[in-house]
Amino acid sequence: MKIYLNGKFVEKKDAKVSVFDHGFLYGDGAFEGIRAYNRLVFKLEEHVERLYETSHTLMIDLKMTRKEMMKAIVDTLKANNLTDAYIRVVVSRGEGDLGLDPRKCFGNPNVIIIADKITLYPKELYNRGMEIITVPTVRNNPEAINPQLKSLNYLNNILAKIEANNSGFSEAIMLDHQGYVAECTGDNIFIIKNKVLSTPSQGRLKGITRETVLELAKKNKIETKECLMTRHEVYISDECFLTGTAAEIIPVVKVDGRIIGSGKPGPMTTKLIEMFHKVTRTDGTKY
Ligand code: PXG
Repeated sequence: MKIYLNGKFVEKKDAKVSVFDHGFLYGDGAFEGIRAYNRLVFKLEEHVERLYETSHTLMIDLKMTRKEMMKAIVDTLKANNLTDAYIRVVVSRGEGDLGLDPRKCFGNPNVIIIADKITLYPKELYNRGMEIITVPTVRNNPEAINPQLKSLNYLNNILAKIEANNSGFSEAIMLDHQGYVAECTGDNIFIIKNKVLSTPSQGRLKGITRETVLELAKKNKIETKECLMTRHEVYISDECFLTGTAAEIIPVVKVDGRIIGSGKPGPMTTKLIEMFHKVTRTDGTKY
């Protein structure tokens, strides 16, 4: 496996950064999870744009252009000869001293790109649908750490994941600081009620899969809504599903013990999954 590390390709065993890296010491950095299907990188520009937006707010100067970043990602895929892949881009503020002051870092961010084979949830789960719960840990208040930042500080989500796991579930709904449904620990959430597709408007990451699903729905004349969403609305929905680069689109059939719709993946979810599969295998940056 060849890993991109600050402009060079190194073997996995040599892909190392300093223990003084502020990404390691403080979670001071940003990341992206990207997928390639059939030698096409899906929504490459959008992922790179989000990485630069997070870095901008964190005031980390990546010292490479968006174009150079896109080329580095594509080169990593080529170097590993992968047709289908999951790509992890990690950037950190780089080395500094033991204080948290970013001014005391040396101004050399670490840029790492790892491309690996895809691991998905079992196919069975896509056919049957998932059962999820709401957990006590709320999503970060946007005035503290904005959930729109895809930063290396993922403790908010990890604490929620632990709560889900402790109760025997693998995914969980997180509420926002006001008690509205925000998203799951690594996925956005959608519901369908009376043929209208809705997804939370605040307190969540602006997921690229989420944006793709909204686009696909609009193109197919499905009414869409971005709104404040309560758990009650989730419980009484006809269909529910989660979206994310890793999970793609996964149906949800039970939330907090309440059966959603028929208790099986619904027709609109199935249709959107089909459309998503098609677009990911035909659209993208060729390499
Ligand atoms: N919300 C959160 C909090 C995320 O981390 C999404 C939504 C979906 O966004 P995209 O752009 O991927 O549609 C994410 C991203 C994993 C894993 O291992 C998943 C994400 C990030 C890191 C790891 O499952 N999802």
